[in-house]
Amino acid sequence: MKNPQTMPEFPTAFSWGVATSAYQIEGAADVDGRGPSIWDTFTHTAGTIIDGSTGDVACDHYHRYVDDVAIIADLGLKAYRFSVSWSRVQPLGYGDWNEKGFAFYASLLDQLEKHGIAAHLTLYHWDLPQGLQDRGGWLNRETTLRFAEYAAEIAHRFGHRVVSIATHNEPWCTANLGYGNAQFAPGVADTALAAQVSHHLLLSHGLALQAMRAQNCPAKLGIVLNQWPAMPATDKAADVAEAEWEYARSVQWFMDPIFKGSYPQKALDRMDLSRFHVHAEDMEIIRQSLDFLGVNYYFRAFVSTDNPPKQPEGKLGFSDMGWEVYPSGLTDLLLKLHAEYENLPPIYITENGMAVADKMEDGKIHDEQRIAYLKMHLQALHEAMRCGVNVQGYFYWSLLDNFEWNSGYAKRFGLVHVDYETQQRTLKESAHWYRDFVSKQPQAK
Ligand code: IFM
Repeated sequence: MKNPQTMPEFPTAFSWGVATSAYQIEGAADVDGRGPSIWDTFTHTAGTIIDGSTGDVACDHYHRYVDDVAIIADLGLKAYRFSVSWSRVQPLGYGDWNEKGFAFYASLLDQLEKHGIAAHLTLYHWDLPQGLQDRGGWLNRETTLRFAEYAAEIAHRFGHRVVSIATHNEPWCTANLGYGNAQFAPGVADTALAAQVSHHLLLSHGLALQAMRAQNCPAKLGIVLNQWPAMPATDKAADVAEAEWEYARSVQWFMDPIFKGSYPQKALDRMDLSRFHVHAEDMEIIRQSLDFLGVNYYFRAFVSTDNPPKQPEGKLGFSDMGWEVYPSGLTDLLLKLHAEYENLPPIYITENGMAVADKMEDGKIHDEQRIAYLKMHLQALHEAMRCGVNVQGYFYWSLLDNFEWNSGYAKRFGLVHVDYETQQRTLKESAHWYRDFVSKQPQAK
C-alpha cells in the first residue's frame, strides 16, 4: 500500500479522537494524596528505564489539562480516550477513596463537556497501586475483587458522564512484559507466572463488568486489546505452525475466553501450566457480553523458525520503535476477527500511531512519515469496514509526546510535540493534517 493521495470517507457517526494514559502524561506523582503505583516503584529502580527517567512530571497534564483539552478541541476532535490512575483515586488500591483524585477527573470531564468532546475512560492502563502489589499484585486472586470494587466506584461516579469504559488496556503487556520478560513493572521474568496473571486480568475484567452493570452504568463497557496478525515468513510448515501458535498465544488467548469461554487449546498445548489455576466458575465470569471491543494495532508479527530468524523487508519502513509499518495488517486482523468471532461487538481502534525521531526546525515539526502512516492506516481501516467490519471510531496514539514506558522520553508518538524542559506544546504537521482530514469527514448534524 502506497502513501494514498485520496482519502476515503467514513460514516457520519464515526468518532475521531486521540488517546493518552494517566502515568504517561499526568505527572503530579505525589500531589493531592495520590498513592504510588508499580510504575513509580519501577521507574525509581535503577536500570529499568532506558534514559533513567520517571513519570514524576511527565507532561504535567495534571496541572495543564485545561490547555490540553483545548488542544483536542482545536484539532476538531470529538472523542478523547484517557485512563484513570487507580492510586490517585484510591491510594492503596483498597480502603479509603481520595476525593481530591476524583475531583481531578471530574474537572477533566467538565472541560471535555465544555468542548463537546466525548470521554472514553480506561480503568487500568498498567499502573496498579503499589499497596496491592505489596499484597501480591495480579498474582493474588484477591486483586480481581479489589479491581471490581474500583470499577463499580468509577461507574457510580462517572458512568453517566462518559461514553465508554474499558476495563483493561492491553492485558497482554501487563502479563507478558510485566511478568514474562521484566521489561515493564513490576519487573518479573517468569512465563508461568505471566499466564496466571493474564488469567487474573481476564477474571478481573469479567468481575468489573458485572460490578459496573450492577450499578446500571449507562456507559458502553468493554476492553482494549493489543493485537497483531501473525504471518509466517515463508510457507514452510514449521513457519506456518509457529505463526498459528503466535496468534493463539497473543490474540486468541484473550479473545477466546471473552467471546467463547475457553482458552485456545493450541496455546495451552505449549504452555507451562504448573502454576496455572482456573476455578470452575471463572470462564463464565470472563465471558460477559461486551458493548465494544477496543483494538490497538501497531504492527504484524512476522514469524520465522530460521536461526537467526528471517526479518520482514519493511517495504514501508520502520518506526523509531523499530516496528515495521504494515498497514494492511490492520485490514487482515479486523477481517480475521470478524470471521472468527460471531458475537463481535462494534470495534473502536483505540490506539494506532507511530514513534518518529521528530526534529524541530524553525519552530515546526515536519513529520511526513507520521502523516503517511496515518493515511495508510486509515485507508486500511476503511477497507476492513468496506468488507463489513463494524468499526465506530479511531483514536490516534497519542495526543502528546509522553513517557513511553521503558523507553522513557526517548520515543515520540504525539501529534503534539512536548518540550520537556518548558512543557511547551507545539502542533506537528501531522496534527494539522489530522485536523484537516477530520474536518472533511461527514459530520453528524
Ligand atoms: O505508549 C503505549 C501505550 O501505553 C500502550 N500501547 C502502545 C503505546 C506505544 O508503545
